[in-house]
Amino acid sequence: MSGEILYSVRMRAALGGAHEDGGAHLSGAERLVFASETEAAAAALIARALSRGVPPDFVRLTVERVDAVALARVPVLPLTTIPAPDPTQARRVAEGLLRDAGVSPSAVACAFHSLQNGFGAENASLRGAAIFDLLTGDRLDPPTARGVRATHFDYAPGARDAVAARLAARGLTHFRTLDALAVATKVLWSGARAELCWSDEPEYVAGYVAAPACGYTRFPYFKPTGARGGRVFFVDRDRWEDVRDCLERAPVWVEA
Ligand code: PML
Repeated sequence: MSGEILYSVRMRAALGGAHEDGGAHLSGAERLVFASETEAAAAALIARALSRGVPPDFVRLTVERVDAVALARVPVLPLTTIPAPDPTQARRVAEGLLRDAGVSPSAVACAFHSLQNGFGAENASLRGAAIFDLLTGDRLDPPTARGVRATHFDYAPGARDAVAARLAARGLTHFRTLDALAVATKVLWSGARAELCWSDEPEYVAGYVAAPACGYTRFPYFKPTGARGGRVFFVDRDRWEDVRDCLERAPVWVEA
């Protein structure tokens, strides 16, 4: 990639003011593109912020040059669907996958509790993910509503359309699935041992477990009625800061 100029283009939108001023998160997305595609990527992300059915009060667009020499190309995780008919049965399978990945039963229970009720004593919804010690279930990143975000990644040129077509052939056409598959790919590449996620979007009930041995294992009916949502990254305690730095800084293109 030497000689090429790459930009990370990131958008986040909120209702009622900026996120840092207490606004409610509405939408967020990112592209990692060649300089010549930056303007189109920015326009597409603003269009996405404006297309959520409710006009945002706040949209922040960040355009940041990234080190193209450091760019890693990482194959997209394989996706498996587990057709568990309800959240209780899906959770049973998910718990087994997380334990196979080295996550202790108590850490698994802490993560499900947080996705069900919100994080910490205030039952907060996070803008990013929480990093949990995979043995104790302690939250390792500062207990703020910000959480940790996987950033500086995107599908490689052509890979977004190729993966979208593959998912569509399996009936998976929602942008959330395509986006979450790229997130999980970066999360595991960054050194997390597993991820647990279901959406905080009230009507969206699918979720997944990601881990090296099971790839991206998707549950169409994962979120219990009324549950909050979010993401938990399970890590080895002594590596959590390295994993966070990689999640937040290392540029990655996800290959089809
Ligand atoms: C989110 O809203 O970001 C979480 C999306 C979970 C996607 C689950 C899927 O459709 O595979």
